[in-house]
Amino acid sequence: MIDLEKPSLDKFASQLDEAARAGVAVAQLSEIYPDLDVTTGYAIQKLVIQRRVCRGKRRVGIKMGLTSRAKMRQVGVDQVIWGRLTEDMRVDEGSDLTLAGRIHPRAEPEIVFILKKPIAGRVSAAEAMSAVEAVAPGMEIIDSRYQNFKFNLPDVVADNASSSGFVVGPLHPAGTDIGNLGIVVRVDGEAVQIGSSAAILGHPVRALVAAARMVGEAGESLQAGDIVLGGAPTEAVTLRPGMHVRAEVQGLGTVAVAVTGERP
Ligand code: OOG
Ligand code: MG
Repeated sequence: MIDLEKPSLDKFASQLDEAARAGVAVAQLSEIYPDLDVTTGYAIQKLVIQRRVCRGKRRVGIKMGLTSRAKMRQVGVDQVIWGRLTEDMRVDEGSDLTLAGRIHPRAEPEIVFILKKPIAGRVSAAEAMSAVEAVAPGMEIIDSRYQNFKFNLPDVVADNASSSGFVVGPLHPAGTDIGNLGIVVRVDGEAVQIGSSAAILGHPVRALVAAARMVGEAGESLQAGDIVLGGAPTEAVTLRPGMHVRAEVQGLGTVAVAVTGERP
């Protein structure tokens, strides 16, 4: 980790926290501080989330990001990352999704794991699956706090992996095969993204294995009841008011939202 004093980390964390609360983009931290590295990015992310937790928001799980080629290409960062989810980020399946307070939100399909046991550190795919209570189709709302949705790896890590909201669809038993499911994202009925769950590190369970490892490296663990998003297999879609967005996952069902609010 680079040698940044705690007050500087706090300053960066407060900038990102304020940007998210006000819905106003800020400059990339790496522009202000070119030496920013990934470890420092995670330290800043932790402080951003601590601020939220201090305001009474409860941690409910984590999200994996950039686990597919499509996503890596779209944002120009080619490393798997993770971020934290809090309860206030949850959007109910089938409900309205307001763009109010967001900057330049996008939606993407997700495979969701719900855990029944804690896991952390190096685990096999079988061990990871044995901790799973249920799997579900999902959707993530991402929204970079950086201008023009542009960032490098440490920037996006500090910004809690661009997370803004998540939707969890119908739950299925842990034994459900999720290895190669067709995925379609529709906007107003028209297919705009098509992919497969196999695009998530070859099999979405690998995202859960990576989650346990990366969270373990941060000295934390995945907990019973946690929600884990595996990362999108397709590019994300830019949201506009009035859109109806639906993610269909073969065999798991669909997740839909109706987008409302002012144009951000
Ligand atoms: C980073 C977050 C990536 C995913 O599913 O790959 C992510 C971004 O795209 O801004 O959530
Ligand atoms: Mg995602």
